Amino acid sequence: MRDAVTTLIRNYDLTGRYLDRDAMANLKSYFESGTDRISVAALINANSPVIVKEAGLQLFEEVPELIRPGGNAYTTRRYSACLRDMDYYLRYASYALVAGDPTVLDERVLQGLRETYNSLGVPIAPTVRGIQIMKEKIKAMAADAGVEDTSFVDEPFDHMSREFSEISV
Ligand SMILES: CCC1=C(C)/C(=C/C2=NC(=C\c3[nH]c(/C=C4\NC(=O)[C@H](C)[C@H]4CC)c(C)c3CCC(=O)O)/C(CCC(=O)O)=C2C)NC1=O
Repeated sequence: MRDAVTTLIRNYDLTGRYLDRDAMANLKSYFESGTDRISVAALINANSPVIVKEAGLQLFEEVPELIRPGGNAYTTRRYSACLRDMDYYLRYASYALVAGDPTVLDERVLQGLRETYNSLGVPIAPTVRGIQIMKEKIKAMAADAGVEDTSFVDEPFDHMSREFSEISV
């Protein structure tokens, strides 16, 4: 697992360079967003059950065939497996938000997931939609809580969505 600072230092060390203006700008933006990153992580921590539940309800409203007979989230067991997966995405997104770096998602969440999802017939497109619904909810909550620029919230959710879309064959 890495964070914004260790990733940057690693890249400069690999090529034996001092930290230049680009590096400074990068670090400055990471540290300036630090308080907001922590506020959003705290928001997620305090509201995770509600975020997951409401995002799930919205997803099943948008894609109702998921919870009809033959749908992948049909039956109580699979319904809760789906919400549990959404909870995983949310929790790891909160780690990546604080770290300012997505490696934790690659290492702990996305690795090997395609094989699992493909073998169980879990559809990718609605999974990505579920991730995006959570992102939208959190950005709205953060804006309500006074976070002015919520664009950094996109990073981990869009990273997972992108990786998912790339691996969906
Ligand atoms: C922390 C890293 C991590 C992840 C990400 C993870 C995902 C994960 N999701 C699974 C299943 C599942 N995932 C879903 C999810 C969904 N079905 C849908 O229709 C929706 C689109 C979607 C919810 C948004 C479902 C329904 C299952 C159960 C499938 C089955 O057993 O038939 C499984 C198979 C084993 C199990 O059921 O526990 C894994 C490993 N496990 C992990 O340890």
